[in-house]
Amino acid sequence: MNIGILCYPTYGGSGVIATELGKALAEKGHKIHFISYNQPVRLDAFNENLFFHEVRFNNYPLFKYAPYETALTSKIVDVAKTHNLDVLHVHYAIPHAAAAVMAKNILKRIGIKIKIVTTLHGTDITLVGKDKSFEPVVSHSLIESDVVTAVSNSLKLETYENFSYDGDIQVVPNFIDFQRFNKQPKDHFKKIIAPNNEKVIVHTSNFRKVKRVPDVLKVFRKIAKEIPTKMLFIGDGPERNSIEKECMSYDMCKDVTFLGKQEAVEEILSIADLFIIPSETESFGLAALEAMACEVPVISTNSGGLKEVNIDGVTGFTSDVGDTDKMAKDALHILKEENLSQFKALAKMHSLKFKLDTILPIYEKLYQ
Ligand code: GMT
Repeated sequence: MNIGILCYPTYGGSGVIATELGKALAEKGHKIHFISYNQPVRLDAFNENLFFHEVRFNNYPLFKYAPYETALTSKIVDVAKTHNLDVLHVHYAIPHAAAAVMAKNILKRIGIKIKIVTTLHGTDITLVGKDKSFEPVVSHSLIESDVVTAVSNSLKLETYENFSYDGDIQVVPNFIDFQRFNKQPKDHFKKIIAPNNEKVIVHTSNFRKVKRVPDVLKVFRKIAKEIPTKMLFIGDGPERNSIEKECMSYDMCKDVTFLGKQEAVEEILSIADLFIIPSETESFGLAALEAMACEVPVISTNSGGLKEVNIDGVTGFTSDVGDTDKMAKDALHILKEENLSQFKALAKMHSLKFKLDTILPIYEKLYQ
């Protein structure tokens, strides 16, 4: 099939899922056309079936706001005509689904039929989409899509609660490429980070408010009071600066490292004993799944889809948002020598439910 994929090209989960899906589909012989304002970060290897189409436009002085959605729509029409696209798979409702719907109507007028699969990823529904000014456009885009998917059951329910849409929503969870996300022998690296065999805790995010990164620091301080521990923060974003500053005011700052954005996250996860993700809302939590695939148990909140990924008492523990006392208590329980290896094994075992090879045929069937 000829498939157009619309996504954000950044490190965010929706862009990662869209790109990894496109790469896997290309391996199976589909022609995949990515349409975005930059080359997606994970689109890093050549494949004869992978193409990238950059959305570009000149900003005219009259425009206070750049008309990205219009430029995107024109690009979709152009690519669909030139490359005979059968399906558009749009990741993240705003503005991708709306642009796809408009493009579909333009193409219909000139006798070209195209189908739209819209995948909801999270903040397009839980934060941004709920904004009253976006709601009518998001609802309309869902109604006009041929297939709507959501990455968790929780996101599906939240979509029904907040939008004027009562059509079908198929849950297709995030997935992992286990060839990449695997515990690797990195003992030399562990010795550098934790020379005295301290426990290693990792947090990965885009440091947005919704991730509640200060809670990670609170939990870490409570743990570090009890057992020798090192904390690694991966990623970057608006809150990073203030958290680094806050951290510097504590004694245990010497045990905390802010690594910034990292490509080989799986190598760092390979030396970790625990992953913390205390998000206010999280439709799935791809970062937690990546940790579990590398045999790292998870301390998370019970918000959104996190409890579908991190099974309470099995792969880690879940807590109410902000309950850092319970998170620290649960973390200390997991990190006990007699418990740790079992939590690690169960985290890995549950992660295997989200194999790329299992999810890929589900999307192929939806396209058909
Ligand atoms: O987590 C983010 O802030 C990035 C965001 C995105 O849209 O790129 O991630 C969302 O989509 C991911 C892939 O489906 C999910 O695993 C994340 O849980 C979800 N983030 C939130 O709901 C906050």
